[in-house]
Amino acid sequence: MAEPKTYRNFIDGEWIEASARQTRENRNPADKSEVIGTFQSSGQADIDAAVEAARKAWRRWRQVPAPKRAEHLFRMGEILVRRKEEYAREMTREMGKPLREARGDVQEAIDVCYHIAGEGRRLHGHTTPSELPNKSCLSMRVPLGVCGLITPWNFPMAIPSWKLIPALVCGNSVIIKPSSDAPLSAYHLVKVCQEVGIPRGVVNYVTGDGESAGTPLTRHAGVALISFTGSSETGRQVNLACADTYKRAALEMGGKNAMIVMDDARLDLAVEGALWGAFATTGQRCTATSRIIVHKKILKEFVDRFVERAGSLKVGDGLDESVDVGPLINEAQLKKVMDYIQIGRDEGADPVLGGVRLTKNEYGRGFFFPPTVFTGVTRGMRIAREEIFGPVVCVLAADSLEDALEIANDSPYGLSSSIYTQDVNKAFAAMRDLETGITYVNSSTIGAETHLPFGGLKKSGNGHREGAAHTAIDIFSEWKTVYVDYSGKLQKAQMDNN
Ligand code: UN1
Repeated sequence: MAEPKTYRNFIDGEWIEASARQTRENRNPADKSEVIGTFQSSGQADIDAAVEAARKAWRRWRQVPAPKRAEHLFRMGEILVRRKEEYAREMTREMGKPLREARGDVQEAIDVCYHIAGEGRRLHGHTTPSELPNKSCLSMRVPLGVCGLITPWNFPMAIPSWKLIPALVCGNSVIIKPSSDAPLSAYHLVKVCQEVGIPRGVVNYVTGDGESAGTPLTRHAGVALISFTGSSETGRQVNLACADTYKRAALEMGGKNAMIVMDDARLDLAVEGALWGAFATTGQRCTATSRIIVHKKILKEFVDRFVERAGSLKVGDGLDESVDVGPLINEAQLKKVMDYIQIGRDEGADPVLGGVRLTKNEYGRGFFFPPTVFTGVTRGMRIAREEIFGPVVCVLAADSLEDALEIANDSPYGLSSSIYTQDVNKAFAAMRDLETGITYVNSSTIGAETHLPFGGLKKSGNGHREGAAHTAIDIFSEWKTVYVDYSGKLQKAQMDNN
């Protein structure tokens, strides 16, 4: 096998080493012996250099007409279409998700490029009449400046694209700090930026861990906004750092997403949806289904069918097309999942499927954990309240729709939810009452499309929505209000004419 490649930071249009000359190996979670590449371990000095380059480049980039900025983004979409398979394979190797899901991840980036590039010819503002004669009032969007993008490993190309593409169309420059568990997919995205000719310094890429590379970015006075996706606890710390330095923070954080299955649901659909929601990406999605709230009349039948199907899912290396569930991302995540299994047992829940790490044969080479189903879970248990981020799902019983909604909403998180029912009245009540940013009817809690608002309430978000053009653009632009007085005299609002 060829020597693993060393990847560098991208600052001011140059691929350079971190100033401390330290690196870190990135390994395949399905086979720890396979090194994917060596990446820079960056720190304050690298962030300083990136911010300086990004600030300089921003002054020019903001003057490039938005339709011209957007042409780069259309071309990025075209390149990603051509490289989809190659980038998907590398993504599976770097973070483990099955190949068909990795293809979907690249596809999200393609969708975002095409959707948001169209904004180059919109970016609409408003005009409104003035209360005074011979005066015009308008408001328009202007860029913020340097945006710091801190992205996770579970959607290593999609999520960077959700942030990068709208930031660029609005005329910002960026510094991407990808998760140190999956920096390769973001590297590919940045290479494509370079290839389509986005001017030097507009897109910068700095790798390293959260503490040494992420924290200086969140604290840097030259950064206008941090857009972060990751855990609620890290998001809280990012928010504090942003408050200290008067910068904006757009946070997309954890979830404890509930699926309600009513007694009139089509059980075949609900079982399929639950399998997909709970075990896709090995449960490592912030939108993963981690609570299934089932009407007690169908509880036994649902659990029997669900457990039977979950037990037949194939766990393994995601490069094998027949695999349904890949490895967990790393040792720490594996340990966290195992700790929660113990917590669930101690709380009196019953792991009717899975619950034990897979170690035999090729499983010993990676971080494999089987689909795990807890029954007998009640809403106060920690396994029903805390985000596990693994292939572990809790089944809870409900007496009625009202009861199910109350259980679903009794959560510190509020990202995604779903209900399976054939009754339109119940569906609409749930759409109204589920306290989440996203609700699905007769579909799983995962599978958001990139052109709709994405984000959540409570510990899941801080009021921003990525995705949809208007909401993503709201994150990455400021409103500028302009008054033009052509009366030839001083006119006083609120005083003249009153
Ligand atoms: C995430 O869960 O971290 O909706 C992002 C979905 C994907 C994105 C998920 N399109 O499941």
